[in-house]
Amino acid sequence: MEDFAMQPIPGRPSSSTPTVDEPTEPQGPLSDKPDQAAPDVITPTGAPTGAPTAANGQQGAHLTTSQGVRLRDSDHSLKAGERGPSLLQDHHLREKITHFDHERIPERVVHARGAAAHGVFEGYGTADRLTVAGFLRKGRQTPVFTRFSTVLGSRGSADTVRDTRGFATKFYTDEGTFDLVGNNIPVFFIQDGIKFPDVIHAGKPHPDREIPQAQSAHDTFWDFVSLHTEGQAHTMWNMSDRGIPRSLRMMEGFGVHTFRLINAEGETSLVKFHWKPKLGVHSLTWEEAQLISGMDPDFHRRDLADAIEAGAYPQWELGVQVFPDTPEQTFEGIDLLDPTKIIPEELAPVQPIGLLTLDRNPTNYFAETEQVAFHPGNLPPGIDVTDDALLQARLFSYIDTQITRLGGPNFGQIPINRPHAPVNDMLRDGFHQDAVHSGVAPYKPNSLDGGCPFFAGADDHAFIDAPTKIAAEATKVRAQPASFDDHFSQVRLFWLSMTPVEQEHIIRSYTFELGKVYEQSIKERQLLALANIDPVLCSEVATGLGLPAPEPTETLTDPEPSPALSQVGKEWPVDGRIVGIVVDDDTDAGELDDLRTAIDEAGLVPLVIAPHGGNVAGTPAQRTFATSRSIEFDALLLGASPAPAPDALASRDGKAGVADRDDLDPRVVLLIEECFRQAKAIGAWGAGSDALAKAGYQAGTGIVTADSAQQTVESVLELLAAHRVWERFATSVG
Ligand code: HDE
Repeated sequence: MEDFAMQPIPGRPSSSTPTVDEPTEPQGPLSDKPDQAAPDVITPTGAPTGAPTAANGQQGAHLTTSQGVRLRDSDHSLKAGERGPSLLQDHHLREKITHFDHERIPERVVHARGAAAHGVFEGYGTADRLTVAGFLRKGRQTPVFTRFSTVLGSRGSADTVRDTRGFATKFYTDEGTFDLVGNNIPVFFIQDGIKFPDVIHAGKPHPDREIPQAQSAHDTFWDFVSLHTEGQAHTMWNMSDRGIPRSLRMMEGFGVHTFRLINAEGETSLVKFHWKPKLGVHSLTWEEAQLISGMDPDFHRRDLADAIEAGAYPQWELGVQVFPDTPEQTFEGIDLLDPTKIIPEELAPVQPIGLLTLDRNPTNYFAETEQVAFHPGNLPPGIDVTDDALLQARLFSYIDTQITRLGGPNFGQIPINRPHAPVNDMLRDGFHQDAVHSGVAPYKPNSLDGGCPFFAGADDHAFIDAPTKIAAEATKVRAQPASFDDHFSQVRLFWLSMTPVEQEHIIRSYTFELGKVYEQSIKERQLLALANIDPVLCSEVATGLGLPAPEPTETLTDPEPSPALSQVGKEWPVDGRIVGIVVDDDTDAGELDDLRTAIDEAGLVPLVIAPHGGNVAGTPAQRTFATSRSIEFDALLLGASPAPAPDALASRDGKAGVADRDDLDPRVVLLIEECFRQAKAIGAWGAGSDALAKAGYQAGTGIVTADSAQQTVESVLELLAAHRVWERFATSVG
């Protein structure tokens, strides 16, 4: 089509018609983004549909209506005169407003708040003896899309609330889509999916006032888990540091349920899936998490996108714990169908089977992250479900909710949900049908469409249901195995596997959460549950609540701790960690430059914090004292000792003087204090050492001072490998 030249409009009165801006010169269409090139729409016969295959939102340089008619004005409605009423015939106005009115779709009933990324999964070939799944073959690369989420909060809630995180990955394999829809916690609240609406109703805001948002610290949640004590295992994980991850890149992921693998000989084994982050498992402190909820509610989402944009691609190894598929479906006495139980890694090691790398941010949040639809029943040949009653209910729920959320049964045709394997189904019509199916016989067998489509056998990569045995004399019952009644031994195992500092955090979380509960009877019932887990835990929390510690009603077991559950005492790569650097105009420009280079070369991100914006010590300030807070970085370096701004406090009346501190900008004092309290590594050189002293700190555990910036950064990088200066936290246990 030729470009329209601006022509005078015949009969247009020159004075009374509002002027419109002349069109800007077309700059050429936006370039295609790789994720907009969705796989082709496939017809039942495999013939091309003739429809455009790319899912581009924008084509060409000109603004058009949804029908492709070019527009010359989108700012003025069509009116009867400049001051007159708008005309019903203004199709563009109505189309624009109507579409806007329908921009929102229902958010997910759970896991509404999420962030996602594209990536690639590479198989190691180590699972070949266990499964025929082709994407696990050595070197096989499969495109993936991973969405992380919180569970309870609504779509606009804060990222760093205490909650479980969803970890859902869509593998677009050439044998059909595989969705591994897991969490960052390996156990679940309930053992049977029929209770899911109940536990979620209890966790969501109270129905009368719709508060609190995205919190478990309220009566209905604790009412539920103290009555349904099977929820105590998951609750303990939530109360531990796992409930407040430092970054989505630093979380483990778990398939939770036991799955069944089938190999080429038709032999089956039971497995639990694990995602192991290359950066290790790290958490925020509760104070940080709360501060971040106010200062940067998008903290996790931003961190993931920034890291990918900077080329620090997060990676996880996929691993499996493998168990023999015996009729009992237990391992070392632990029921593999009970999703409130783990198998400690010391009993069944996690064996790596592939590598996930997230390397591309979504182009459009709504189109991809919001519209992606996972389903635990999306399984390729070689992977099958088990009879876990929680998993069985999930197999029903996901499609059902997506029909409402995505407006009909054809959401599988939305670009982010389209399989990359050819689709040739007999599903037809329905809302938002995008495929143009040819042929007349969407049924089988048929004699009209040449019999097509055809069935495949195992050799043609068909999905074969594992021929598992069901107990021959099973009676229809609403019941569960007796082993499911053990609600406490594994919670105790988790508690005993924590280091004292982690136990202290757990005590404080329970004390905080139960402190927010109004009903005395709920607190007492939860304390009884804690008494059945551990007497120290129970008495510490009871003291915090000002209540007596009850006696246990169960016999305490003596499980072997699982050190793999602890996050403390290991060393990890520090890639992508953020180092805040306080400077001012007196800081040596050359030294600062070398320091930034050293941090950058070590794979970390320097964040220069200065008294004012613009250039400071030859470097652009990324933050000012007004915009910075300790939650943004993992370690603090001080290269300056800035005095308070002249108007920092007009009057000091009423303030007991801390003479030296008053000579330092109070916002820098706050940065140092917070970093110290959060057990972050602190380093200082030159004038920065004076700042430390003025703030009342000296070199010691996790605080280093040196003559040069270079020496300081080296020591701080070493400290960062442990994530925090753990010794700095006070503990009342252990
Ligand atoms: Fe989900 N879950 N779930 N869930 N779940 C949903 O599906 C459900 C469970 C998980 O990023 C919903 O499309 C039931 C366990 C993740 O889009 C819904 C039960 C695990 C996500 C649903 C469970 C999960 C969901 C809401 C008990 C960890 C977000 C929107 C039987 C293994 C996926 C949607 C995303 C989402 C139902 C329990 C993980 C309502 C009935 C256990 C990561 O269908």
